[in-house]
Amino acid sequence: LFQTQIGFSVRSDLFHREYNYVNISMKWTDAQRYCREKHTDLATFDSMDDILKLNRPSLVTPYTWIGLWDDPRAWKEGTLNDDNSWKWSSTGKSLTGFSNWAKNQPNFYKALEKCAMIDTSGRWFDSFCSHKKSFVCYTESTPPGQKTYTFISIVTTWDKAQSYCRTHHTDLALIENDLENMSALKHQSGFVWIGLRREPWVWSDGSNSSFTNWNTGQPDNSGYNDLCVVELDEHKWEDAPCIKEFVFLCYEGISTVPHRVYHYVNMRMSWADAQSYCRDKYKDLATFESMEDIQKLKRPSVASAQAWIGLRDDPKSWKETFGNATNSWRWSATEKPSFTNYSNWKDGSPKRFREQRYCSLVMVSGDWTEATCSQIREFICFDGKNLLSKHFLEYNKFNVTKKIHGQKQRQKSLTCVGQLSCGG
Ligand SMILES: [Ca+2]
Ligand SMILES: [Ca+2]
Repeated sequence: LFQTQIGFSVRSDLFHREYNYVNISMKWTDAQRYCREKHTDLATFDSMDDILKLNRPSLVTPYTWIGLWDDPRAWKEGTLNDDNSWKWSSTGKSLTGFSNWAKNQPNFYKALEKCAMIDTSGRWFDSFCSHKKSFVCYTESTPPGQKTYTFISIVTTWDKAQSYCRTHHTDLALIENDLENMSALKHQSGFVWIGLRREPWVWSDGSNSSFTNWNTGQPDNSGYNDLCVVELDEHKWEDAPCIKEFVFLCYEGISTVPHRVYHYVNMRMSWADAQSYCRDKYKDLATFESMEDIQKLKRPSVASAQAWIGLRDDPKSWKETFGNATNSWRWSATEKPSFTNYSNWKDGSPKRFREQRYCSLVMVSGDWTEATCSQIREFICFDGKNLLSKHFLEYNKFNVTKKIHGQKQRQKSLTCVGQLSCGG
């Protein structure tokens, strides 16, 4: 008898957030640092469901920082290329080194100025996109490199100006150097639209959630410097100056699915003996909670066609109490049905009433089938006990680099893709 074990880690982007109010007053950036050190980050919200999870204790300030802000480095200083930076209509890209903002512009007046216009001397201002102005289109020569600017005297909103330019020319004016800036001015009078626009507000953790819960009349950028967001006691939001000291709301990203490492055991046992073996050597017989789990299930070539997994039917739940169990199949590791409601039964399975087939096998295809528990089969265990961490977060989702509270190392040591005899 020989034994082959193959382990590989399974990742899932299923996670949820737990919110923690911190009753210490700090500036927004200090609160951000605190949350990143002690928790995951300042609070991000994806939906009203997140808001409803909040349980606000009594706090030393009425305002509470959350993770939403309009990082000025991205749009005032142009030192960052972020989601809230100015972008050119024709390229979707940020300023390419050249800008010609007028003094004290852009100033995001009333938290509404998201479009840019140019004056008769070539200076740029941010303005209300809904205001009506003439505009400057440009036409790119073929091959690209030379831009021809055309002044259009029609007076309209930024969006309609953009549509017009895209129909009749290349796009609203793209201006990348001083010479082009002067060329764009020809025949122009007053303030006219150019092809620069931005979408304010970004989340501290890099999340792309577009959910907002603004209070009436907010944001208003009343102090011309209200670039960080607080929640009030009813969980409504307002913009406020980032240098004010308020209490704050952190969140903890919690994995709802542990990272699992599977171990294919090339010994033949009954389901119950396989369960004992897995519980002794690893965590339990294999649990699968997603298609991703199944897709990563690559068997060693020596494996037989079917192997026990941890799913078992409990006939008591449907034989003795009629109609009570909606899903009587339980995972060995939790003694519960799948909490993701994932299953991968082959067509026609499971058949309850035939031959007392109360245990499950995974086939080469990855589909599951049911069998009599006393059959002698190879099996798949999983490990992941230590990976059920409160601090784990699927960071890939956010595409940002942050520390993973020591989980990365542990995860690595259990991941031995394609190697023999790992784990155990
Ligand atoms: Ca302005
Ligand atoms: Ca405000």
